[in-house]
Amino acid sequence: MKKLSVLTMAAVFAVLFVMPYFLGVSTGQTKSVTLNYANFPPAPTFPCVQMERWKKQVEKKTNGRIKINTFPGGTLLGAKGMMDGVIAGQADIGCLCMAYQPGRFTVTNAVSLPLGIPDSETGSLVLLDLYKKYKPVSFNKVKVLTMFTSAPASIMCKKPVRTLADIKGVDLRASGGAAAILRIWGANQIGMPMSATPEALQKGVVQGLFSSLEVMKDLKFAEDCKFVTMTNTVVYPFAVVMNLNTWKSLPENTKKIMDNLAEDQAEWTGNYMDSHVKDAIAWSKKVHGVEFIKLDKKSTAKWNAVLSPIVEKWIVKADKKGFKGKEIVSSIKTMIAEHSK
Ligand code: DTR
Repeated sequence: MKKLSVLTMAAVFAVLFVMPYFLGVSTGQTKSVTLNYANFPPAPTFPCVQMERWKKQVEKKTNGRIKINTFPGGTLLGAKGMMDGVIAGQADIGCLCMAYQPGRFTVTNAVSLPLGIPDSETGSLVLLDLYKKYKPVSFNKVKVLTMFTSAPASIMCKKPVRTLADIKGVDLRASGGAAAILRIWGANQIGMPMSATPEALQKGVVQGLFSSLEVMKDLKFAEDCKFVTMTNTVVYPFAVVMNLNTWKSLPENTKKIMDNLAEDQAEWTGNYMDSHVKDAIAWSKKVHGVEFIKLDKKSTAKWNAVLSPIVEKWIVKADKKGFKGKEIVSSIKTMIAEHSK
């Protein structure tokens, strides 16, 4: 009798704990899950660096129950198809730059108005707060995992742009809110995602671009663009989103881990970006002799003064679409003040 019960207990133990191990199921009774994470630019750029950091954090915090396969460089989904690809389930997770679809993400793209966001850390926290406050319908079909912004944009160009007169008619690449700014300054603005820009620069389709300066190093733009005009004007917003069915299928403790990571990831990415811009500037000067043109106070005021109609126009447009344009702008201003303290 005693013998039998020992045998029975051993069998029960084997069924509950040993067999699941060999079937690849963890003893926490939760299956291990592999998720595919798509990104559009090349691996060394900051959207991909933050992707690898998020992957590591999630794998560590879930003790390996979640595994993330990352796909940089548009190998799974490209820049403009990212949101719809994730909604359709072509990838479980995707990182998108909202500026590439300006009409689709009205509320969150408002961080690309010239409102004086000083750096990427502030921009990233403001953007995440803005999303949480307004929960825009454009994200109804996905789960938002985090958001962040680039650092403020400056002009990288093959020729020197020292004054507003110098920029007139120059073919420069920018998207979204930054594109509107280039047009007002008189450049010939050309829209395309960052991933298409290296080829456009090499082929001479554009003379330069308007973006955050870390790409001088990460995409080697310092080889072509020997002049940078430090305008520090506008940030580009990004979102990391998950397919809703994937999200619903995840265990509650995993969802909690991912939710808790949202703000930390935004802040980490902002910090990484801000310090990496400094590195890229030093590297571009040292390795490629790039000239960084600083605008004095008087010139800065001149460059900024022409931008004021942009905010007014955006408010009118947003109101027409049914958003509270003025309130959104004033929320952003309050959030900037809070986060740049
Ligand atoms: N400034 C936006 C976004 C951006 C900034 N750095 C990178 C690197 C890779 C992809 C996008 C971005 C832009 O110019 O597209």
